[in-house]
Amino acid sequence: RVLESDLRQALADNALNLYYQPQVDGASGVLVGFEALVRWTHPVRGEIPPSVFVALAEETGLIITLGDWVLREACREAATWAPSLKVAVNLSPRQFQKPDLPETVLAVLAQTGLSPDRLELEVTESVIINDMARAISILRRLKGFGVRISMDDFGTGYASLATLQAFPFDKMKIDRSFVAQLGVDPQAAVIVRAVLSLGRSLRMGVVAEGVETSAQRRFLADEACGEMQGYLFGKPRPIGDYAEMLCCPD
Ligand code: G
Ligand code: G
Ligand code: MN
Ligand code: NA
Repeated sequence: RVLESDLRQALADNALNLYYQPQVDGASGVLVGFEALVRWTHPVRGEIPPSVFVALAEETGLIITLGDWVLREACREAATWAPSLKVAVNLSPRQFQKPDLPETVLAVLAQTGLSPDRLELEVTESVIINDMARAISILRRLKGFGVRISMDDFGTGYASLATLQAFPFDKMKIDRSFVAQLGVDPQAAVIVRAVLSLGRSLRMGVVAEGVETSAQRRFLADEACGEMQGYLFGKPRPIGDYAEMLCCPD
């Protein structure tokens, strides 16, 4: 496939980009970190959506090279920020099938000098599907370094309450589809409240994704949602666009 060889070339040419989206404390609105999101501008076809090329990378195995690049680039960048700021990096299920993932992460932390407690790895429920015991063991080793693990897109997939109990997640990210329905569908408020309550009971942090309006923000703050992310606070952008927010190591 042409797009596959173009993606291979882009990886070889270091031609992908990382965008960064702010994450803020739910109560105060203070910046706590950024999620790194990969972008590809194809030389002929222009911007290719990550849903397309990340999926292609997963099918072809290129996700390993792509994922390593994203991790290294995000950690290198975050090491230059104020030490209070964390970086969240998405991991694909394929990256979990490589038993050396923890060693890769450890090597990147060592190379970039980023403190492990400033790295959050976002995984979806699909990491569970293949080999649950192995996934748990990999997550435990990562956590042993001090790295935090978030369950991404919570509520949209297969995660049962048993999964939440068995997996050593530090955080849940409430999928933006629920946040979008706040104030529209009364059921959404019920679900979001239930997830926040579950997070408190299981001592997991909760991040609300896709916060776009101040009404959504107010609802989430009133319900003591720990962290928020969404266009209301900032879109994914090149880090230079957020330069003034990164300064002043504390
Ligand atoms: O970035 P949005 O802006 O369009 O992201 C679309 C999807 O692509 C999301 O599900 C997101 O998790 C995924 N994605 C973005 N960047 C990365 C990445 O670096 N690695 C992986 N595995 N997925 C990513
Ligand atoms: O699946 P994951 O959460 O990793 O992907 C994040 C995706 O959500 C990216 O595509 C990002 O561009 C998108 N996103 C982030 N904030 C908002 C928002 O406030 N509204 C909408 N519609 N999408 C958002
Ligand atoms: Mn994510
Ligand atoms: Na998400």
